[in-house]
Amino acid sequence: MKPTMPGVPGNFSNALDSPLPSVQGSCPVIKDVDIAELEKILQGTGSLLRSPEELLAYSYDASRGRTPADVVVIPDNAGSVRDIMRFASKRKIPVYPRGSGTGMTGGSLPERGGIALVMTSMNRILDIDTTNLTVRVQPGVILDDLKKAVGEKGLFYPPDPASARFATVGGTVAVNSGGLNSVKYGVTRDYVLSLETVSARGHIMRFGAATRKSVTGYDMVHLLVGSEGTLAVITEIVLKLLPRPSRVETLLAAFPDDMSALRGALDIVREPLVPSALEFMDEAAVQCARSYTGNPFLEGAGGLLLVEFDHTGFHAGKTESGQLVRCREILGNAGMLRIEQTHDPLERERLWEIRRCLSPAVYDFGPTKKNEDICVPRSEMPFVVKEIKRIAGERGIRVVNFAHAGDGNIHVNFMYNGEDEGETARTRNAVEELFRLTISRGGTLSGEHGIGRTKSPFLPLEYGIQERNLMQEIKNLFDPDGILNPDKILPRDEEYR
Ligand code: 2HG
Ligand code: ZN
Repeated sequence: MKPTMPGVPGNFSNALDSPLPSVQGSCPVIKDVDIAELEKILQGTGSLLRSPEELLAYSYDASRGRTPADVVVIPDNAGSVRDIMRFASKRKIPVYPRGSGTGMTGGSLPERGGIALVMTSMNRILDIDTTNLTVRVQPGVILDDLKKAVGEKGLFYPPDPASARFATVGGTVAVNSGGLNSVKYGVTRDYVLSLETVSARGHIMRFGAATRKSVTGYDMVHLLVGSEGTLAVITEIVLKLLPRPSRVETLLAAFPDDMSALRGALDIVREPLVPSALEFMDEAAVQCARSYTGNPFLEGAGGLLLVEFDHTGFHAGKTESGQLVRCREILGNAGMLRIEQTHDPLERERLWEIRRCLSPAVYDFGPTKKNEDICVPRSEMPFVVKEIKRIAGERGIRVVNFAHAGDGNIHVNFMYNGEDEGETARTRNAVEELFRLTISRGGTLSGEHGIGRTKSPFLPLEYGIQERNLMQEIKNLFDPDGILNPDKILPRDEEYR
């Protein structure tokens, strides 16, 4: 039995000993003979791709795993999705719903072959309702296109993951994406009012209502959001909107080290201030951003905070807000070295570039990245960041941390050489210790990227056997043949750590 860290729930050891209820269905590989029938089903309502190049194009996501499906199907309406699911469930063929593949945990990879169900052609914004402040969309709409379209009507859809320019709305609903402004506005789940879905056996079902309130029956909408394509295929979404903020103030503050930057972040959230972004970068992240952008502001900085306050409607004055003034005072007391501040949209973009460049910039520290997105109570961040550095240092691996500090959501990037077996094994081991540390401090394995495939073996660290059994029963109920995105979130028994 594996040793547990102090604080890790005792039921973890039980979880290793007790098997999960078995996944139903067997999921054989699709046969050639089926293709003709699939083509018939799709006639005029979607496309079917089979060339090796096309299969390759839909074989991976941002996790860099790569497994091609046997066939790629791109439906253009819910009826067609229904027919595909009926076809697949009759033959027990696995189906992997996906959008543009920006997911970071292998959540859409078609590991058992079968059908990659690509939702990107269902990409229409169906209705923007300026009285009820809702928008009805198909799942394949690109998130940024949605944000722009509602913005033109003076409205605001807050969820803002870093991949917004490429990610589909359906994908962000499937993983319950967070993003840069979650500290004030919450995550995708907080905006989904209703869903049209197709079940594993091919029934079109609607849950929720396009109203501001609904407590009718079980809250299926919030169960389906974040279920990573394992329970149903999403074919239409109604989202809640807000009035668009008319003034945004941005602060970029440099600190001598990580700990004073984190102290500044915690001092902000202790006050009655409501930042719309509160981003932290550690010393290594600052170094990467410095060599990527060449921005002189970063010279000599050992930690960074990017703070934003947005203001809506009549309160959006032309002078600095009291919140901004108080924030600057707090950061000064925390040991800030210098600060830049602006409300000009172009200048703001220049400041944000330092944060937005990080996903590619971290490669300065090593050719291979293992990025995790743990979330801990905010007060635990200073301890956890120190520990992460110890975990990496003891194994001779470099690590870059940046965080949505207002949420306690830390992006831990272990940088290593993936061609070096020893380093790869040490990194895997570091990830395991990171997860144990996270749970021991009251945290969770994923704040925003989901569990998918890369994190599923670690699920028992957070959930005991009873909880996982219930999750598996729910999965079996929604997907009796085990064909919808199998092996994701809850993998095969033998894979649990
Ligand atoms: C972000 O916050 C995204 O920039 C991606 O969640 C983080 O690259 C990453 O690990
Ligand atoms: Zn993030």
